Amino acid sequence: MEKVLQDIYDSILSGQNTVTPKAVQAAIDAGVAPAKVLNESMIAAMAKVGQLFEEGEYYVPEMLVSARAMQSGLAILKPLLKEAKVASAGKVAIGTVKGDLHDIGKNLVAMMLEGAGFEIKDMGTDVSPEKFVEAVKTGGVDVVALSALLTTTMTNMKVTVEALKQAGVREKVKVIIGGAPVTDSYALQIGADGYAPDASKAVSLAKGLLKK
Ligand code: B1M
Repeated sequence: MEKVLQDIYDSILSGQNTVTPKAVQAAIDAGVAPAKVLNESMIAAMAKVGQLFEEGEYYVPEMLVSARAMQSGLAILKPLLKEAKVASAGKVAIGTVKGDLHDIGKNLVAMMLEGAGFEIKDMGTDVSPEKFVEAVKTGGVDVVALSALLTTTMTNMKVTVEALKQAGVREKVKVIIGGAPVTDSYALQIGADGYAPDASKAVSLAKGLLKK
């Protein structure tokens, strides 16, 4: 790997969010194409972070600081990528369901998806089923990603899936769910397309569903 790209890769892997934007700028100044910077250093680094997390080498704090470093680098790259028209992996409307204010996990999932090339519409927390329906109707969304941390709010995932059905837009999107109290069998039970236990698996789940 070229040194300028290696510098970005290393800074994301070690979660240095003040170094990453400078390293990204240095690569751009050296004439490296934005898509190459994104794919060969930034996305590669986040894939490695996901791998280290799955192997038990990294924990949530390491994933969070790497995700923040990734975000700080993306801020430099975003306007340039728009110009270069890098193909998006798909558009994801993500939010924590109605009644639920936990957003750390949701933000991590959004960051990892963004790092993998997805366009993100972050709907925030306490998002009503109607808002998700509206996003699908108006936003060219490919995936609806629902997060819940409370046993009392995970039932709103089911309500959201039902609302998408009632609005006649369920077949237009894939619905993925996650969060501490959520399981694979719950996803099946409520008619979601899949469940991911963590942020890196959410990326492979979304990619896999859009390939089908
Ligand atoms: Co709350 N809280 N909390 N809380 N809180 C829990 C969830 C709880 C388990 C704590 C406990 O009692 N042991 C408990 C829930 C019990 C239950 O329902 N079974 C609980 C409770 C009870 C509450 C309140 C009701 C407390 C009260 O007010 N009496 C209240 C509810 C507020 C509300 O939402 N309406 C409340 C409030 C809060 C704070 C605001 C103080 C704060 C949230 C701050 C914030 O998010 N900005 C908070 C926190 C921090 C927690 C704990 C301690 C940590 C959650 C967290 O951020 N984890 C939590 C205890 C715990 O989880 N052990 C707890 C780190 C994060 C990276 O993990 O969110 O699981 P997580 O996300 C993971 C995966 O789950 C997955 O990927 C992420 C990364 O690997 N994932 C997805 C998540 N979303 C996904 C979506 C996907 C795929 C994967 O696809 C779409």
